[in-house]
Amino acid sequence: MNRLMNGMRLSRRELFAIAGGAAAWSIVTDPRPVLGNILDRLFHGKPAVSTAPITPNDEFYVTSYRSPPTVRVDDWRLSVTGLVERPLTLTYGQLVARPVTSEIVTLECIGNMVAGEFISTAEWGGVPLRDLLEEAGADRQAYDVVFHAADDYADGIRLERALAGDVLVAHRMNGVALPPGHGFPARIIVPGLYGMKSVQWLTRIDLVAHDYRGYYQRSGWTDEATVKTTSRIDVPVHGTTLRGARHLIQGLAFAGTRGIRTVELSFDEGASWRAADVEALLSPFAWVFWRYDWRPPGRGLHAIRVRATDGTGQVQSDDQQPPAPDGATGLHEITVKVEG
Ligand SMILES: Nc1nc2c(c(=O)[nH]1)N[C@H]1C(S)=C(S)[C@@H](COP(=O)(O)O)O[C@H]1N2
Ligand SMILES: [Mo]
Repeated sequence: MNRLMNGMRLSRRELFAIAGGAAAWSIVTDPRPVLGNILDRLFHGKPAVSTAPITPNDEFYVTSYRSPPTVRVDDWRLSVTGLVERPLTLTYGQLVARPVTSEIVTLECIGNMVAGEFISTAEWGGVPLRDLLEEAGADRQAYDVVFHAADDYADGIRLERALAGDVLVAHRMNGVALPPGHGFPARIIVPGLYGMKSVQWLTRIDLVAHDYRGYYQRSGWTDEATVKTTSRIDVPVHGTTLRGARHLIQGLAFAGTRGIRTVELSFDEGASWRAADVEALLSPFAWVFWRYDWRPPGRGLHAIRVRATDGTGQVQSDDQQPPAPDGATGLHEITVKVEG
């Protein structure tokens, strides 16, 4: 049984597949890298580019269930309604006039495959949801805080989570106003939960006494939505031919608000594991980067597998599961060819 995700990164990276015999490497590319790049990597074994800690806005993944709604900022209002003592209504001007709280948060789509591309990180700026809920006088008997959006999407989180202080009503992304494709004028950012809870094009925050079923829950997806621990090898690219005695292996790991304690690599199909160096935290809510200085034991094909352990000591699951219903699990493995 194949429990591994080989070369899953088709959307961004070149995939080299071994088509019977070491000499016959077939190639599938995405349109982005220029041919020169591909040839460089194929014939000179140049390292792939590592992932930027903060994703530029125009490279940040996008997954909305339909095209973004157009919101006229003069007509837009954000209201806080339901089980509150003092319902609130804010204009865009009133929202952005407040002091800005910034947080670096990684978002991951629940549809992301292990080692997939639907994960990105930004510095979000806005108002802590807790402040708005306290101003409105949130009734502690409320069960869910539901976020309604201009595209008729909605989802909710438990009141306790909403009051934790780290949930943002964000109106800025990496130093600029939220782009239309990422929730303008304002969106929710919930660290540690899959992206579906980070409702974009926000219009109303409604406190309700019952367990609200959001857009994705109605088709069977998890309501809790806590991200699964995941890790990915970014460098070298799966299928790369490497030359030389030493190679830097690099990648990232993510476990939401649990953080990452260790990242390990296996070169023997999981029989033994070696610790990678994990970089300092960017933020308690973001992915972490790791590296490993590898001296290949010899020529030929080598499989490299990665796993992370989260801040609670729980090792990433090696059980290959698809994204539905509560997020993919499994380990990322690449194969590289080492030549003398
Ligand atoms: N209003 C609205 N909010 C939404 C969605 C949507 O379709 N409509 N999609 C959700 C999902 S599934 C994800 S993964 C994130 C993606 O945010 P991004 O496109 O800024 O990466 O937005 C979430 N918020
Ligand atoms: Mo998503």
